[in-house]
Amino acid sequence: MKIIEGKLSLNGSEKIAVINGRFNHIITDRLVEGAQDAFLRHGGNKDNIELILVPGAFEIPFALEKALSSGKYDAVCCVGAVIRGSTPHFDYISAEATKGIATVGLKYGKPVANGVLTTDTIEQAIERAGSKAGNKGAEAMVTIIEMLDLYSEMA
Ligand code: INI
Repeated sequence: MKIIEGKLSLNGSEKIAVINGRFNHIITDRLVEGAQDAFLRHGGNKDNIELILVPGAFEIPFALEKALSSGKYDAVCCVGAVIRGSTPHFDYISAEATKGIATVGLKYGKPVANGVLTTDTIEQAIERAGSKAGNKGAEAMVTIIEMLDLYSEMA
């Protein structure tokens, strides 16, 4: 059986945007660092990665729509941190961010990754932003890298 699967390497030509919902920026800045590090380590060109900052996770889908409609980027890595203890709107914000990221990604047919943390506590967020549980920003970027190669395999 022929297996169609993306490889985890870039050729240096790929243009990527990282969108950071900077609410809880102590956490989200670490996710951006993880995403950038993963991009560079997998062969990305430092001149081909841009950071777009928005106020919070709720705004990520709006900036994502703008980024993809501009045609400037081959893929977009979204990061943010919605922490239940910080907001009574946790369910609304996390649901809108998740749904919006998926909807916009499907609309443009380009790889989009959801690296938005949704945690009950700040401790859980810290664990996922470069400590005990890895770095979800880096994982989101690796997902982008695999999907970029998969899309080109499937074209
Ligand atoms: N945005 C987040 O990204 N994380 C949060 O935990 C959060 N809290 O706690 O409220 C948050 N709120 C802001 C929201 O994303 C919007 O920026 C705001 O509602 C204005 O549209």
